[in-house]
Amino acid sequence: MKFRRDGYLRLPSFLEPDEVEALLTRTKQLLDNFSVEDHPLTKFTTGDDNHVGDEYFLTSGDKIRFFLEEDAVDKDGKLNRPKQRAVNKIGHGLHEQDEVFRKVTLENEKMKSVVRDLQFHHDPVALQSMVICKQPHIGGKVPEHNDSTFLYTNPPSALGFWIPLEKCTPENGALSFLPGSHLTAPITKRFVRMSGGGTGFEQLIPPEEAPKNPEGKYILEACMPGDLVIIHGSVLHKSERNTSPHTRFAYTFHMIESPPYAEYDAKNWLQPTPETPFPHILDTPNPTVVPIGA
Ligand SMILES: O=C(O)CCC(=O)C(=O)O
Repeated sequence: MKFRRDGYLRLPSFLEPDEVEALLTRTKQLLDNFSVEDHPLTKFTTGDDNHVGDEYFLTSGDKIRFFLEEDAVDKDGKLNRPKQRAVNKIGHGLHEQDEVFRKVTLENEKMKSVVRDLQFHHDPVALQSMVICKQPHIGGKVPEHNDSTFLYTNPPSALGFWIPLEKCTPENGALSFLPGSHLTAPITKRFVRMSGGGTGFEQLIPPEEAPKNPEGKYILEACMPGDLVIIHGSVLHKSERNTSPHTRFAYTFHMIESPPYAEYDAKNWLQPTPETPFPHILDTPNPTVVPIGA
């Protein structure tokens, strides 16, 4: 099956047009209601040196918070464009906190069916969700990475669900993938809470010992609104800067396996709270799981 071979799979027209419209409308409402005045002007990138490990980010797992495009904030901390065009992403508790996002994530029979059919997790939980805005002209590139670096379990079990809310093209920063890299590229580092505060990367394999990236060619996945792209936690993927005059809004959330099948790591930047444990996706655990590569 393509997902097992390539490490990702696009399911065209997974959401109905009215479901996509509801998510897009809600995203625009959230942006309209976002209060810039109360915002700590936290910037977010996935570059190695630029994670802003402040409280606003670290405590966003069960909230709806706004992270700004780097190029939307002047040196004096003022936005240089309307707030609706300055937000890089909204996260990380949309799937729990917002009923429109909850409906497609946790209360969606079609989603549960896909999860069962994949036979990837026994008893998956959703741990984070985001709308990635990729704003016109300034929407930052997302460098090559795999998601298990950021969402670590033992054994690794992250799985991404990525749903474009708008057409994704080479010009507005569509995703691209290195097919098969989930089978050969090890997780070499982890994004963790640092003991002194903030976040950083912890090396799992010394850089000089890490194998080179697998050979191969990145494949760009142009997508239509409502497609679902399933992303294995170890597959290398990236997206380029949005150089077009159009937004590229996408909704994404991640699942991991739950105990006793996998252990969530206390060093991960995102930690559940007693009030908001990670919600289970399936009503009853999947009886059959087929390991990737088997
Ligand atoms: O939406 C994007 O451009 C990047 C998304 C991504 O890499 C991810 O969700 O892991």
